Amino acid sequence: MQSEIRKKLLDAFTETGESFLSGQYLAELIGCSRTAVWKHIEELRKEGFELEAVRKKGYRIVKTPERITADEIRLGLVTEFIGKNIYYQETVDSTQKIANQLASSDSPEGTVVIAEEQKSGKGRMNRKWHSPKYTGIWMSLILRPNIQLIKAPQLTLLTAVAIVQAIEETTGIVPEIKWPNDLLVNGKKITGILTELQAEADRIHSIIIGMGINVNQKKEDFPEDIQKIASSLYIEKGETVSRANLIRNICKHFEKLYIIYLNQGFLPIKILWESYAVSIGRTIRARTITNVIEGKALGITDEGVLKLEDSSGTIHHVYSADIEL
Ligand code: BT5
Repeated sequence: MQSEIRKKLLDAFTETGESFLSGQYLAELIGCSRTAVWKHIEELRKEGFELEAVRKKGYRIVKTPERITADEIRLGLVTEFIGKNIYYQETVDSTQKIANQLASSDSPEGTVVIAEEQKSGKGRMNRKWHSPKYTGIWMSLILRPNIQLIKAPQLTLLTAVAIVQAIEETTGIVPEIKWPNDLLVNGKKITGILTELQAEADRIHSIIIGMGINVNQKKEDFPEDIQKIASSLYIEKGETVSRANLIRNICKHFEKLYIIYLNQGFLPIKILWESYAVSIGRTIRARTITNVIEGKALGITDEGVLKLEDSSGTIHHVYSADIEL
């Protein structure tokens, strides 16, 4: 919507408060037809405003979109360094892109980039991540661990555990983890994780962990092709979930696990990860870039690599793949 028209509309609604504004009045105010007014009202709805429309009376706003502000996240944040530095923007291409730029400069470990909406949200292997406004958590976290390059995927698994624990604390729902980067509730994806690296030779300069969490989307907010495979916490729980609260809990659980990881290595994280994993012990199909392996998922190695045993008894180590259960 053109920002001028939106401003006029919102100003008018602000002035009238709880009273209704007729379609005719709004049409004159903006200088357009009543059909055009209706279109503008629909746009406001898409942006998260709830509007009541009553015949012969007109429209009024009953709820404004829930925005997450950096201050709201800070209030009640109990961490030492994760989330202490917050970059918040309304609309971005991808929070990964901004986090990568910040990581190239001197942004400290624990910096998070959060957006209300991503125009080109990224999945793995150049896939797209649907990130509509005001509904989900689209966040990237900058880390600078002193670990070998080969161990970087462990941080994807650690992140999955942290988000499961945070979702459990916030909503009571316990998602299952599908190796390596999906969280599922009732078999549907509610979270995806994307880990990117800045490294030279064997030295990691920074790791950027992207987290996409479907929080308050309704079913119809997802495009049709994703509706079948995706869900949100709102859909599963039947009530709106505070994104700021969930972000705080993710920061808290992440920091706790990350400190354990840096001090004691991957083993304690691996044990937790396996307790939430849905695929272990089941026959699954792993689609890698070069081939498809079907077999029983035995578990993960100490490096976080998936072990698959095929029907001939051969054990395959899978570093990166899409898993079909
Ligand atoms: C992922 O990729 O699951 C990683 C997603 C990471 C997104 C975050 S948001 C913050 C940060 N900034 C970014 O730009 N990205 C990260 P992958 O496993 O490749 O899954 C992608 C596939 O999931 C797509 O091809 C769709 O089929 C499906 N998908 C897309 N959007 C979805 C959504 N909102 N919920 C569930 N599934 C979705």
